[in-house]
Amino acid sequence: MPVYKIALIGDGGVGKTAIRERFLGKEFNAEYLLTIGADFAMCDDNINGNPIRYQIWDLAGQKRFDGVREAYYRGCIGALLVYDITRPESFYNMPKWINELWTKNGKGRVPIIVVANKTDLHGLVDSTIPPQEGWNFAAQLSRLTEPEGFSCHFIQTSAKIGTNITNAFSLLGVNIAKFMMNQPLSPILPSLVKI
Ligand code: G3D
Ligand code: MG
Repeated sequence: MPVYKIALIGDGGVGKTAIRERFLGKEFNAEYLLTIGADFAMCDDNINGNPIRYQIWDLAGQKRFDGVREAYYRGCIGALLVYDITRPESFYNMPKWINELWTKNGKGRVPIIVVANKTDLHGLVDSTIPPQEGWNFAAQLSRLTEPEGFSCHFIQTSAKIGTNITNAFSLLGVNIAKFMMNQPLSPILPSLVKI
């Protein structure tokens, strides 16, 4: 069964861990990798009826991250890039996260889903990033990834109430499959990352 390493990226506090917990169930215990400062968890799913296994990586302590980026991104074949609609800086920091991911894996060569999280707070707080900005950002990214055979989608989620969490992972899975099918000579075979 193919194993897809997926990274949750985005500023601290945007809801990455909450998204992972929602997707896997709170009782699901992730393993903590002390050397990297990341949690990782495995789960099985299917894409278009084909069984696959996700290895989902999540930063445990944002501060520790600087020295361990490389291991976090190595072998990563897809990412959920999360921002918090109530914290504009988390939206404006997204290019930084993408640059790091693509620097390690090739520009435009990692499927990304842009995730606007905490949509349950829409209308309850003063400053929120309008969804249109998220759409526009994903459209800009797609211009860079379309030569690789896939688009970058935008999705609005709430990890708190569970909106669209499964859909975010499904969308990512579909784009990973498209990306892999677009590698004619040697399809990238994602492998478990050696630490
Ligand atoms: P991180 O892993 O990206 O650092 P967390 O973020 O998953 O730890 O979430 C940070 C805080 O945001 C948590 O609150 C969490 O409950 C909250 N949160 C995550 N997703 C949502 C969401 O969709 N809606 C709302 N309203 N809150 C959310 P605490 O208070 O535990 O720090
Ligand atoms: Mg976290």
